[in-house]
Amino acid sequence: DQSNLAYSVGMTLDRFIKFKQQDFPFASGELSQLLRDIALAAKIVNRETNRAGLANIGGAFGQTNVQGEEQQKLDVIANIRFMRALSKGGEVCAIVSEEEDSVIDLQNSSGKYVVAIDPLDGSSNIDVNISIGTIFSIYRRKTPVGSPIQEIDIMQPGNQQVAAGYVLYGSSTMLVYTTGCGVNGFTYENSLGEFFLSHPEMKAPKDGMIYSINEGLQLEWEPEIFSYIQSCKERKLQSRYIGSLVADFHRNLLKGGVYLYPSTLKNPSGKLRLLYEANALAMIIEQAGGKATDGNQRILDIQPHSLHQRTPLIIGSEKMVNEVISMKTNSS
Ligand code: AHM
Ligand code: MG
Repeated sequence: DQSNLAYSVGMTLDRFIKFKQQDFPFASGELSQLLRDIALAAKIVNRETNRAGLANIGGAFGQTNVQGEEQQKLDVIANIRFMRALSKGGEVCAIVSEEEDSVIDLQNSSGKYVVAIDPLDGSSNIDVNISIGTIFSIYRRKTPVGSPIQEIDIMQPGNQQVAAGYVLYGSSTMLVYTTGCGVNGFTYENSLGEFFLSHPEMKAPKDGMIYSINEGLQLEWEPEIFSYIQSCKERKLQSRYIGSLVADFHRNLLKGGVYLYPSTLKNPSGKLRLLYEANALAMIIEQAGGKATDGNQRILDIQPHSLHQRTPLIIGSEKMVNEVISMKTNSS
């Protein structure tokens, strides 16, 4: 049938978005265009990421710019690229970015969508040639198109996302997204400059063998998290932690596992940000059959109260996330 045919020939992201347009909650074509804008910015950031190691030796191959300007940091470059793509595209009215203190109101009277984005996550891995990522959430504005942006347009809980995704700049670059009808993954083919559907209808294994947590903070954890990790060790599960959320999440999504960034003594809300880190991945994991919680409630049901709000995050295979939750409920 049509869908088998679509998967059997080389299915580019563009074709897939077009093919799937009827699945979108609002099939106006604008969300499709917005996803294409994001994909284009991702290609540009991918190019910059690939060049990152050469940034400081540009002179060796004649690339130093005449002004001798210092190379901009990759996270700044990524922010500029995504901001440009989102503001020029015309579908977006406001942007929340990890790199910007306040909401960017694009004053775009026809934009229906609000985007929350972490343009380049995994900052500690940028300079050491380890995988990094982009994370994005897309919401439809609540107030009428053309009216001024209001707080209710921005402070939407994750269950209102119309689409979410991430880009992983890894040994291959991938774009994974959902519009609420399953999760699909695309791998970038450098020489052709195209993302191709490589992981159709991704499903998170119900259980897994991997746990991912920064164990250096062990003395700061709540006792239940400590006991859970202890039980992982007793079962001889595998410990894997890259320190790039997208990369850790992606591996666990494919292989089965749980990622935890719990509250610590110093940071009771953990480290990760609700609006542009946790929500997008929570939508994706649920769409893939997994689960995401802050330990007390579903990530997607948290009502945000500030732009850069943090949340503890426990996300991954359903059974493993449930085990953590039951440790917490048993202790309270
Ligand atoms: P960043 O937004 O400054 O890059 O921080 C987010 C990153 C995540 O990618 C990663 O999962 C986490 O921080 C790792 O934190 P830690 O170094 O405390 O383990
Ligand atoms: Mg980040």
